[in-house]
Amino acid sequence: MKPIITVFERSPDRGRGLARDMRVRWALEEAEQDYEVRTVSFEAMKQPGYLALQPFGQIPVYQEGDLVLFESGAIVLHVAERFGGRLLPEAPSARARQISWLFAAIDTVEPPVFELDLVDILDGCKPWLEDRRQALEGLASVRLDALAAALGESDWLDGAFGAGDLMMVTVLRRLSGTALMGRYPSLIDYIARGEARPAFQRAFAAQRTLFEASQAE
Ligand SMILES: N[C@@H](CCC(=O)N[C@@H](CS)C(=O)NCC(=O)O)C(=O)O
Repeated sequence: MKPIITVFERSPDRGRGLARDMRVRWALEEAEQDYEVRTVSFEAMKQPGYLALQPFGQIPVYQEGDLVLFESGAIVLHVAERFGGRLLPEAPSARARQISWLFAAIDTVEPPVFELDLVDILDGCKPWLEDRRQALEGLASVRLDALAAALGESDWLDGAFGAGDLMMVTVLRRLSGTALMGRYPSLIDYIARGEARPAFQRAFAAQRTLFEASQAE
């Protein structure tokens, strides 16, 4: 049975592949698992029928037969465990370390990166915008310094590419092209290695095609 994932009917990221369905699409592509997409509007996401699937009224939801999952991290982990492939190594310790990096991406790196990315939109008119942006840049750079040090000269965070890298690259992409990311050439290269993967390219193209179709309507 093909999994079904929910995605924005009209993604506010303008087709840049920053919405959290992208990481699930990418994981499914890495696992070479076909999937279907169900588009949802902002309005529909807040209706009881959808809230029964995703209590916070967000995308993505993942459905596989009777199994319904929310939270992109849990979904990527499930995809990695369910469909095997390249996302999690067999060796227990390496597998556990890869999962650590997946959590690090979501729990340690994503919060300041996400807030920094959105500060101009959410707080654009506030008198304290500049102070807030600087504070968030400081918090994000503490995380990026540590991440760049952990990556060192390696291609991936722990041996071969895995679920932790997939998640980390999707998080870092939010800062692509910013002056802050410009200070981290090794992380720019790391993002580029992730984006060059054929599975990423397929996932990106799929969400882009959907976004362009939504604009044509
Ligand atoms: N922690 C959740 C966050 C999901 C999330 O924030 N989804 C966004 C799109 S990337 C969304 O649906 N936003 C609309 C809303 O919150 O109303 C996950 O990783 O799945």
